[in-house]
Amino acid sequence: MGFDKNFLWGGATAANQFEGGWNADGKGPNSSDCCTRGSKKLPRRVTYMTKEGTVDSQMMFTLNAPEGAVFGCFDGYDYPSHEGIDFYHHYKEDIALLAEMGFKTFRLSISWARLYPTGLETEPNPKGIEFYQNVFNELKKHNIEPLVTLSHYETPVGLTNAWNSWADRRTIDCFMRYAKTCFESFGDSVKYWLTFNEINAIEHMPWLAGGVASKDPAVIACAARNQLLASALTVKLAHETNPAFKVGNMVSYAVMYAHTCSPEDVLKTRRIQNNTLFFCDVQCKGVYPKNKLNQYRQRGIEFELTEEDKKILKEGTVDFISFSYYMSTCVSADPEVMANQAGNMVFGVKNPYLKTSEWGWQIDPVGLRVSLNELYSRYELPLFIVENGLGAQDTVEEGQIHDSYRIDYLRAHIEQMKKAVEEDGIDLMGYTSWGCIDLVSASSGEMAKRYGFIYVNKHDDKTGDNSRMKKDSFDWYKKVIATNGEDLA
Ligand code: BGP
Repeated sequence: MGFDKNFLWGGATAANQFEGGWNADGKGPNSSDCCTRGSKKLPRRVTYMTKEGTVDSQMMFTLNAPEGAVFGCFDGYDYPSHEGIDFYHHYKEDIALLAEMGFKTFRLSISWARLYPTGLETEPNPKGIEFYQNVFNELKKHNIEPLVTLSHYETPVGLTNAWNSWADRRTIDCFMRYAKTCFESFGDSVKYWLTFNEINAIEHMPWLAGGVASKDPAVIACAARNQLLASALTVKLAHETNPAFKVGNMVSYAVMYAHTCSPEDVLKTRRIQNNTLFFCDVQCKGVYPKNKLNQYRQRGIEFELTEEDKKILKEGTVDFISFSYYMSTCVSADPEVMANQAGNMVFGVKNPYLKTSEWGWQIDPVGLRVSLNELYSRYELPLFIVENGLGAQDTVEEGQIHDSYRIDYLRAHIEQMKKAVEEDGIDLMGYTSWGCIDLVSASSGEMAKRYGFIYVNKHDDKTGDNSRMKKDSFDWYKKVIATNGEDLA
């Protein structure tokens, strides 16, 4: 009973949200570097130069760039990824703190533009390789197993400016060059790899998930196919490079409940859920599901899937499924209900049984158990929860941070995860809570939305000395890991 003795406890991060050093040692700008800081009320924006030569911006979630726009970073804008929390210069101190908590694993991503500044180079930047080698050596020193995401919400902006990034098949070759470099350079230190973070996000957040500057459904369908092909080729290359490598996909998974038991609500919920899982279907089963192809046809989306593409997808299925889980949502077939009650970032109707976080995300620990059951019965592959956590404002009181709300959130989710393993027989490899050290929020670009066990003295007005401080949750999580999830008190 209980968690396996090799259960991978740890925490998760992403390069663009915490490294800083955005142009250090030859790194090029990526899609996240062009996103401004937002807030609860103010959406993030993406900046570019129009073909007439004026600097302009659009909202990140709805970006549909004018023809000829050249993306970049400009004076007068505040871009939170540029400084992050400066892990670039603090990695030794940060990894020592993670080790003190007893981390078995640490999820981090490699910044593609640190290795290939525009994405178009044929040789990698040695300084970029050196940085990650140092980080992996440090992790090895502390016996922490790295879990590496190859693409986490950042694409070299050079690829967007060249041919709209993932919308063009040529990006696959650039990505494969980068993946090969990672496997060859870091293969001695890294065994667990993830291809694309929340790959299913490309459908509703094409800029964040792929540096794609368009909302055209046909363009997005191509970008999704190209990422799926790159993912499959990466899995194949990983296994050829080292048969001991384990490669997972990564999907965002918000459980969806029917708003009422009306059959129409249930049908709509299932259809949306199927669409969310379409990426997972391709990455686990190696084929495009017929319902997705049918959806493209019905919407008049021209879509090419060659025999060679089908072969690639078939040959590159993943070893395990990893996913993020923060919340659940409700779906109604009635457009008026959907429109009036949209409750949080993903979308959906407010659930009267659930409380929400300060940022409006519905807190649903049982939903985590639901998601584990749904994914496991659909695919029967080992699962890995690689993101889960509470974004909240923390206050420092006399040098301490009493984040009991965060402990409550995590405890409730870990309890459900335990039940899923013990009572439902789910094969679960590990758990890495999101933002184990405070970092920049992906959706809002804020520092104020904190997830960490470790507080970072860095604020949205750019004040703070980047010093690190343990929160109450630090010792709590340390105990959870030390007892392999037995003591959650
Ligand atoms: C996931 C992303 C992460 C992370 C997290 C929390 O969707 O993979 O990068 O940021 O959400 O979201 P936020 O930072 O918007 O609170």
